[in-house]
Amino acid sequence: MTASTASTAASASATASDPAWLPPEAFRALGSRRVLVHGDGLLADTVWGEVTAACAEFGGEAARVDGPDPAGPYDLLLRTRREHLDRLGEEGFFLERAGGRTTVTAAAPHGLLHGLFHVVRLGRTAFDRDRQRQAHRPALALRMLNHWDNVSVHPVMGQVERGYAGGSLFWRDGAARGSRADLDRVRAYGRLLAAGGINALALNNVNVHAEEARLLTDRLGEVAGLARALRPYGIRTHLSVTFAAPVVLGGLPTADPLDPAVRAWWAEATGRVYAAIPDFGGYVVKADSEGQPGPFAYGRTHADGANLLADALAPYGGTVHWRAFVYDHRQDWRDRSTDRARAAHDHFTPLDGAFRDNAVLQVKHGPMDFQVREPVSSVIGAMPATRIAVEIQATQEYTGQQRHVCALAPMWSEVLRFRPQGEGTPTVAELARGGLVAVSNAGDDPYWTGHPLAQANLYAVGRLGWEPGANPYRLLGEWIDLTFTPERSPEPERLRAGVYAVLKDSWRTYEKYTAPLGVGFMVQPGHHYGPSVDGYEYSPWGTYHFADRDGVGVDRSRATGTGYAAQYAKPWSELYESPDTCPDELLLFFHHVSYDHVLHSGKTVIQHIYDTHFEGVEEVEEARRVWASLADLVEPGRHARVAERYEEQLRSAREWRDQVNSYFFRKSGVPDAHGRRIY
Ligand code: GCV
Repeated sequence: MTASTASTAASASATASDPAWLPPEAFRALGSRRVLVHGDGLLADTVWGEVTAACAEFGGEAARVDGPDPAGPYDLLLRTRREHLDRLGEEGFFLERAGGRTTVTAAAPHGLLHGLFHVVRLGRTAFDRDRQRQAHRPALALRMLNHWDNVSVHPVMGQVERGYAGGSLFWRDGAARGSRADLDRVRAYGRLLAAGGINALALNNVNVHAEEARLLTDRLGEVAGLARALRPYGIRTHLSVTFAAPVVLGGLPTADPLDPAVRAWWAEATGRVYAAIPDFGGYVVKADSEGQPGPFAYGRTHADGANLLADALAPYGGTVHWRAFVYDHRQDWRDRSTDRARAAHDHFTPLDGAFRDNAVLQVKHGPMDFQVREPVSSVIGAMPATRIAVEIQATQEYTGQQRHVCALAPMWSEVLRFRPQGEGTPTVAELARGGLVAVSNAGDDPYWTGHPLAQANLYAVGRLGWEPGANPYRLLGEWIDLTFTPERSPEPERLRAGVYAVLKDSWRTYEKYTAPLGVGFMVQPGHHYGPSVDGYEYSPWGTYHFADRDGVGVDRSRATGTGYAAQYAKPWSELYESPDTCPDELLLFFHHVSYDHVLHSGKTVIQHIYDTHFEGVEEVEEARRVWASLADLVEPGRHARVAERYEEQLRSAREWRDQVNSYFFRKSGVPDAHGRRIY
C-alpha cells in the first residue's frame, strides 16, 4: 500500500464563481475523516483531488492505495472493483457501512466519482449508522445538457440563444475561452454538473450559424480544448452541426444524405473529430426546423438524414441526437386545419423502426414548445422501435427568463412519470432509452444562472435523469441543504423552510398568473418575456388561443377539431377527447369552450382565470416577503440578487394579471364574482 497524506488543497473548487451546490462546507463530513481512495485513471485522479482538497480543508486524512484490499484505520473507502461491471455499469456504485466504515465500491472510476458526490450529498448521515449494501445506478444512461451558445454575439439572439445568465461559458469575443481562469471555470462547471449527475454536454446552439458550423472542421481545436476541461468530471462533449455542412464547409454541390460524396464527407469529417477528441459523444441536429436545412430539400426522410450521421459516428461509438422539433413556422393563421401540435407525430411516427441504433430521436416533452403547461408529447409513446430522448428546457424561455422564480423539477417529474399507454405500462422515463436532455440555463454570470434560485433547476436535471422516480420536492430539499448548508446556520429550520417555501409551488404560481388552462403562449413575440395576449394570435407560428366573445381554447378533438387528441393511445385519447373528461389544467389546450363552461373544480372558466391571476400575484407577494425575512441568514450578495429579482417578478406578475384579466373581461363581458379591480 502506498499512501500520501493531503497537505495542500487541490484546485478543484478554485473559481471566482459561486460554488452553487458544492460549497466547501458541503464536504465537511467527508473531509474530517480518514479516507482511502483506490482506483486508477483520470476520473479516479479527480476523486483523489476532491478528497485531498476536502481533507486539507477540514482536517481529515487522505490516502491513495493501489492494492485492492487495504488494511489500516479509515472511515471511508472509495474503491473500484471491475468484477461488478455487469451489475453497476460504468457509472453505478454500491454504498454500505459496517464496522464503523463506509464503503463506496464502483466498477469504474466514473462510478467512483458519482459515489463520492453521493457521500457529499448524504453529509454526516453517510457515517452515522450501518447501511446494508445498496446499489445505485442511473436510470437513464445519457443525461445531457444542450447549450444554445453562439461563438459570437448574434444580432438578434445575443450570444446565448434564450440565455438569461450572461454570455457563453465557452466562447468570448468570437474565440473559445482558453485562459487558465476561463478553463478553470469550465472545469468548475463540469464539476457541478457531475455532482448533479450530468454526463454529456453539447457545446453550441442547435441553430448553427456560419462561424459555429466550422467547429466541426477548422475550429475543431476549440472543441477539443473545451472537451479537455470537461473530461476530468466525466462529461462527454457533443457538438451541434448543420445538415448543410458538406455544402457550406465541404464545398460539395449537395447535402443529399444518399449521395456517396456526402456520405464520404461526413465519414472523413467525423474521423477527424475522433482523432482530436477520442471520447467525443456525437452530433445534435436541428433539421428542417425554423429555417435550418434538412433532408426535405432532397426529397429524403428524416431517417435518411439521421442515419447518414449515425453511420459516420458508428465506427467510434458516437450517437446522433436528431431533434423532432419539425413543424411549419410559416403557417397561415386563417388555416384552422394545420395544427403545430400534430407536426412531430405526423412527421416521425411513420419512420418508427427506420432509425439506426445510434440515432436518437430527441423529442421536446410537450407537443408545442416548453410552455408552462402542456400535455406530454404523443410522440414519446408512439415510437417503440426508436430510441427516444426527452428534451426539457432548464433555460426559462417561457417560464420567467430567470427573473421569476420557477422551480421546474415538479413539472419535469410529472412528465417523466407519465405513462403514455396508461396504467401498468412504461413511464416516459422508461421509454426514454436515448436519455434526458435539457437546454442549459447557465452562462458566465457569477451565479451561473442569473437568478441564484434557478440553480435548483440545473441541479434537478441530472438528478432526475439519474432517478426519474425521485420526489422532486425531496430534490429541492437536497439542493437547499447543499447550497445553503443550513446546519451551519444559527437558525437551520427557518432558513431551510424559508427557501423551500419560496421554491416549492413556484411553477404553479407562475402558471396561475400567465396563460391559463394549458392554452400557452400569450407572450410578447420574439423575446417571449411578459404578457401579450394576442401577441402570437395572427402570426405564422401556429400558436393560437382563438379567444372571442363567447369562449377560448383550441379544439384538438378528433370529432370536431384538429385530431391531435387522437394521436394518443388510450386511455389518454379518450380522456382528452371530451371537455367533460379532459383535466382542467389542459382544457384550453384540447378544447374551445365557452367562458361559462364549468371546470371539474366547480368554477367557470372565466372565474378560474380571474381567481388564478389574483392568487398568482398574491403568492408572489408572499414569496417576496418570505425571502425578505431571510436577509439575516443568507449570504448578502445572493440575498440581494434574489430580492432584486422579486421586485421585477412582482411587477411582471401584476402586468400579466391585469392584461389577462382585462382582456378576458373585455371579450366576455362577465364581471369578476368578487368585484375585484379589472381594467
Ligand atoms: C434554438 C424555440 C425557441 C428557439 C429555439 C427553438 C428550438 O422556438 O424560441 O429560440 O431555437 O425553440 O428548440 O430549436
